[in-house]
Amino acid sequence: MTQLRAVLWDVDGTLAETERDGHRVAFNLAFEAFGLSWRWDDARYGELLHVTGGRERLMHDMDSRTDAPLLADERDALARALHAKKNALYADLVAGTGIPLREGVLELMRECRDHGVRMAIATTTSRSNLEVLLRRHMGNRWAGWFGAIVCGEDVERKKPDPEVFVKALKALGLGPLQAVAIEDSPGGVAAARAADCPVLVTRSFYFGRAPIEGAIAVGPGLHTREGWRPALAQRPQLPADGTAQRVRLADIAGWFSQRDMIADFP
Ligand code: XBP
Ligand code: MG
Repeated sequence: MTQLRAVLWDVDGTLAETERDGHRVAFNLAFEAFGLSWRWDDARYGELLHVTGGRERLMHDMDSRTDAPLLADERDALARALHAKKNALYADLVAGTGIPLREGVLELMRECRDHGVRMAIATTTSRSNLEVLLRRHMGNRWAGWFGAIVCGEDVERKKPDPEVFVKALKALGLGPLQAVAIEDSPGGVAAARAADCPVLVTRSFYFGRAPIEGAIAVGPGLHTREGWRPALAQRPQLPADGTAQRVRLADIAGWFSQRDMIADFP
């Protein structure tokens, strides 16, 4: 039977609630810094997240604004400038107050490292956003944890296009059926599936109720064994390391071994 050789991590929403606590906040601060009255509340940002890529999201939003520049060149220049400002403000937020990693993420990463399961980052966020987040939580040598790091700048087409997963797998020298992707959004799931890679979903703030098609498992997060479909057995005792009843690498390997039984989670 094929062994699980790698875990491919999405970033925003999966490693941390960076959309809610970082990007949206930073976009609004960037609008303010540019003297614009535009603001994205949670509901609007949730809609806009269906557009992948911060600059692309800005361009999309401007399509429905009467006070956005009319000329395409000016609109493009404004989106680029706002996006650069947003990323700088995001870096300040992450380095300053900080955004915690979701519970269970670092623990699973450690387990992967200790058991020889390789890891990659497969994100369409900007590289600078990833760097500042993981440096803060994993130290200056964070990149050494990953056999491949593929970000927004490394692809021509962002998720839901499979390119980011295809590149990550190629860099690891693995086929898609030797790895599991961990995602939080329908677009991310679609990208992994289009790369033929089994995918599991840890629900995040903005995609908590989004219908998920074709995942091997869906649950509330790596911190708990409750609420997962397919269900996880409850562990009779707390593990020796004292952590709560979190999802373990063995659980992920178990779902992976049943990867032909993909399901829709409406
Ligand atoms: C998330 C994205 C990104 C972020 C913002 O990608 O779509 O656009 O919202 O980052 P993923 P940028 O879930 O694949 O990590 O402003 O750098 O695009
Ligand atoms: Mg995501």
